[in-house]
Amino acid sequence: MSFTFQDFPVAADDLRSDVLAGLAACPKSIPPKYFYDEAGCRLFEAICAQPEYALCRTERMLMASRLPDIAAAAGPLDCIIEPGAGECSKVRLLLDALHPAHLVVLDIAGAPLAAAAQALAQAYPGLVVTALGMDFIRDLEAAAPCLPPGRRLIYYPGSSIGNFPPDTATALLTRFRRLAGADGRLLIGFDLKKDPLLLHAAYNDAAGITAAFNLNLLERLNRELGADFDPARFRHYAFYNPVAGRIEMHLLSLAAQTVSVAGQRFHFALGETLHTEYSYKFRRDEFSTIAGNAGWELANEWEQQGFAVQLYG
Ligand code: AVI
Repeated sequence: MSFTFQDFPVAADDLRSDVLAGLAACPKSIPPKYFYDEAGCRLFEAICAQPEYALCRTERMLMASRLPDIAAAAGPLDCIIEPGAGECSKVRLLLDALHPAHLVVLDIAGAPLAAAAQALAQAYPGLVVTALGMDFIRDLEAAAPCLPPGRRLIYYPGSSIGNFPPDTATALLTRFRRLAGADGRLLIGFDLKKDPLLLHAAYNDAAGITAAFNLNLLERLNRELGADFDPARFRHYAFYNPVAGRIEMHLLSLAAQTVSVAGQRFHFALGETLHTEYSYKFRRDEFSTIAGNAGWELANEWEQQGFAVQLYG
C-alpha cells in the first residue's frame, strides 16, 4: 500500500477574518466552504440521501452507466486529481475503469480526507495515493509539487463548480487548466437548469436536513469563534432565482438582534439575511462557454435526468 498525507492547515485566522469581513459587508455573507466542519460533512452526506436531492444519485447513475464511454474518451492516464474529494467515494468508479498509477485527493476537511484516502489505498494496493488537506480554493498551486509527471485528469464532480459565481468559476477552471498541464483533461459534473419547483424542493427537503446544514454554520461560529448566535432566531431560506440561474441559500433573521462574533458586535434587522451559498444551474452550452473561457475544449458530454458530465481537453 502506498499512502501519504500532507496537511496545509487552514488557519483559524482565515475563518475569523472571512467571517468578520462577511458580517461587516452589506448584504452580509459567509463563503460556503465554511459549511464543511465535521458535522457539516456528515449533514452534506445526509442531504445526498434525501429523496428531493437527486443530484448525487443521478450523477452516480450516469457515471456507472456511461463508464466505458467515459473511460474510452478520457484515454490513458497516469494520475487522477480530485479537488474536494470528501469521502473519496465517487472516484472509485474511475479508478476501476481507468487504472491510473496515482491518485491525488484534496479537501479542506483534512482528517476525514486522510481516513478515506487511506482506506482507498488499502483497497487498491497498486495505487499511489496522496491526500492533501488543504483549502484548494486558496492554495491549489501548492499541490503542484506533490503531483507525479505524466498525463493528468482533474475530476471535479458533484456540481461543486456551481457553488461559484461564473467569473470565479472561470478563474478556478483556469487554475485547473494550469495544474493539469497542456495534455491534461478535466471531467466535470454539474446540475442542469430544470423545473424550478424541483430545484426548490431539493434545497428545502421535508426532513429539514438542508436547513440543519445551513444552520450548522452558526453552531460552528459559536464553537470556533466564540459567537453567540441563537440558531432558533434564524430561518433557513433557500429559493431559485431564475434570472441569475441559481439557488440562493440564506439564513434569515427572525428578529432584530445583535450578535457577538470574535468580540465584535453585528446587528441583524428583522428579515435581514446572511447569504451562505449560491448553487448555479447551467445549460450544457452555457457551461462549455465558461470552461472555454478558462482554456478548456469540450471533448465529449453525457446527460441524464437533469445532470451533465462533460470531458474537456
Ligand atoms: C456541494 N454542493 C454542490 C451542494 C449544492 O447543491 O450546491 C451543496 C448543497 N447545499 C445545499 N444542499 C447541497
